[in-house]
Amino acid sequence: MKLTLIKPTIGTGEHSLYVDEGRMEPLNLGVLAALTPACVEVSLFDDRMEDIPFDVPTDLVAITVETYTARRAYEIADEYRARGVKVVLGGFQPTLLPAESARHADVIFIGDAETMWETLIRDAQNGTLKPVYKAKPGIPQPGLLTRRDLYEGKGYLPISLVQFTRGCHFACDFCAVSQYFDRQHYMRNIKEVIEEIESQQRSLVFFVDDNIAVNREALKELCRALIPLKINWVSQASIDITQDLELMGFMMKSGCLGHVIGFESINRDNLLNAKKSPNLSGFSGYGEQVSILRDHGLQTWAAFVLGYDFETEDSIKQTLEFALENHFTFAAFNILMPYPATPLYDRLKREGRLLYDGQWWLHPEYRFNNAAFVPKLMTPEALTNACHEARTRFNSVPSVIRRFLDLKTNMRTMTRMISYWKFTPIFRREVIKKHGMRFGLK
Ligand code: B12
Ligand code: SF4
Repeated sequence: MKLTLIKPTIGTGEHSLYVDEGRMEPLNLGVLAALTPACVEVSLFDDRMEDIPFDVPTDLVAITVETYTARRAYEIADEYRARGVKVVLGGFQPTLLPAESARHADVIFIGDAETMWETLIRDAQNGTLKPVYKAKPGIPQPGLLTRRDLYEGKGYLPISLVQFTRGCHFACDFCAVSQYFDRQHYMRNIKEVIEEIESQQRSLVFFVDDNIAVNREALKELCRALIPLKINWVSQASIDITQDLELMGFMMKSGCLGHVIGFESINRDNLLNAKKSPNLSGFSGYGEQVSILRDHGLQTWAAFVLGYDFETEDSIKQTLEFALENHFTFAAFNILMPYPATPLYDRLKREGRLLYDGQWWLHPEYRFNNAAFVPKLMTPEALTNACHEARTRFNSVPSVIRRFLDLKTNMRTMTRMISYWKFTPIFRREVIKKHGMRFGLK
């Protein structure tokens, strides 16, 4: 049996093809491949930079689908199904909106692959595929190493994606993760995490955990186990890590270069609006938290979500100033997006504020980084433009140089300097290129 795994791209530029130069290994497909019995021939195609060989014979196609890639994923699925090939769709979008995905698939896979994928493959081999497989979310890859050979030659960034934990116990109202995992948190055995790191060649690891610090004691234990490996690592964490200085010390000793941290907003009312509880305890504008991050040399990727009910053009300018003053290694000025099946989506729908018929991810007129709802204190266009302006100013060449000259973070060690120049220009270019992109390729 031949199995084809596909990672869809988001879309294309208005007048030119978009190639994602900052692409990372699709960990989920490496996990699916590892879960597949050895008798099945597996190939992987990444639509972000290579053509999908629709006419090459295959028995089963499995596509990973997120909200942003749904339109393109459905185009690919429709092409294969028109050729009589069976298609399985899995991932966040089919799990949270199964009825929508089912219109483009023979099989919908709900939840994490680990416990049910082998059953699905056996059913495919026996010609007894069912329309829906429902698996629960759970511990990442028990007893299983990712199949990384499938990534070779695809030009991924030189950083290995590894997962320690899944899920997050907070309930931010815009977050798809909190819905997918129902606020549960699942931890992989630390020995297996170490084994996975040792089984690959790279010395820079990205722990793709939704919030690596949900269980601080477990993270300290992981850090202790990482110290002898002498690697560098990055991850995603909530800002309340700064409340635990012992943890901060362990992270530093174990080679942590920094985290994506959801600051979301510098305005307390917006944080309340978002139910961003890790940011709210003792909130006084992040001064203390940022200086703790800096004292530990962390190169912070600050993520903002702009457009909650108290946002104005002025508050977006202040957010930009905050990011510039603190010399964040990178900052993402994301427009608040109503992801399907989130409390935010339901609220905006109730209030009649959704644009694009409430389905921006499929709408032919929607463009990347445009507001998909009507904000309270500004127009959607003003929100789109203010965020674009913030991105442009943060990513200007003088800003990139000024941020580099920060002695506490980006210039603290040679490793940090190299990592800054290796990745910041790529991420900067991608942010600029993606703006206004169409979804899908048709
Ligand atoms: C790492 C990561 C990234 C990396 C890129 C990773 C890569 N390889 O390209 C970076 C930082 C670049 C990134 C970028 C973006 N990301 Co991102 N990312 C993640 C993160 C944290 C981990 C992904 C991962 O590798 N997980 C580990 C694997 C093993 O788990 P998994 O993907 O969930 O797969 C499991 C199951 O879902 C299932 N499964 C998945 N696919 C399939 C397919 C089949 C056939 C089957 C059977 C099962 C199955 O089985 C897998 C194993 O259990 C997720 C959060 C998350 N929990 O997934 C967000 C997440 C996927 N990202 C998200 C978003 C929004 C983005 C951006 C659009 C952000 C932006 N505004 O620019 C961009 C662009 C994404 C794109 N498609 O190009 C959202 C998507 C929400 C949604 N509703 O779709 C998520 C869920 C984060 C969130 N908090 O909401 N991201
Ligand atoms: S802290 Fe992060 S991962 Fe957790 S619910 Fe909030 S946005 Fe989602």
